[in-house]
Amino acid sequence: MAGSDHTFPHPPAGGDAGRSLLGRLNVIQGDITVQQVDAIVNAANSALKRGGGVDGAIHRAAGPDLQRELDTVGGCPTGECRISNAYRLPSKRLIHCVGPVWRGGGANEDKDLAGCYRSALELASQHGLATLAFPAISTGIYGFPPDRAARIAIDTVLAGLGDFPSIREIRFICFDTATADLYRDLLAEISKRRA
Ligand code: AR6
Repeated sequence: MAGSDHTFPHPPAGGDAGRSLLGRLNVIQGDITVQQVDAIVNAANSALKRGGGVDGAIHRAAGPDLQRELDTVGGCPTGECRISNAYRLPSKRLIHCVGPVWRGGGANEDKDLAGCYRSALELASQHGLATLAFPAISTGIYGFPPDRAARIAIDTVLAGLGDFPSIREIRFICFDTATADLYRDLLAEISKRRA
């Protein structure tokens, strides 16, 4: 088992709207393929062809029917996402986000990464999926700086959750300790600012 659960402490109940949004976020160190949520989010490529990293792990766990379904979808532009069945994974559905390849920051990477999180929330809401697990999209093979990506992930999700009240819980699944610490530190900083 890769890592253990470390959830971000929820702010006390009865706080203002911003603080209750924070209460819908959790940071967990571990493997996304074992998460019991309505939707597991994948960090895919625009061809929606099985790759390495978290995408490889999701395909391995889901089984070959996943690629068969994705082959009927016909790809996905960067900054957007597509939905599929989850097959052997424990979630109801999978949401495949295509994050940007890091090219130094001047090629719309921030906007495209935010687009992934925003469109995943939209799609989840449309399909009645209330709990989501996100990996740190683009921060592996695609080379996006992890701290910059974590800020964008958290800011975009916090902004989006206000618009999608049916989404109850977002889990940021961090594969390593350094990424989990990064998310926890950022959330603690935001929580302090909003206190
Ligand atoms: N559970 C959670 N997080 C994971 C797991 C896992 N099982 N495995 C890796 N990570 P990456 P990208 C983390 O490279 O940068 C593929 O080939 C990893 O440590 O998976 O968006 C696709 O097909 C990192 O923090 O995705 C694309 O071609 C994060 O997941 C390309 O890679 C994202 O790393 C996408 O690259």
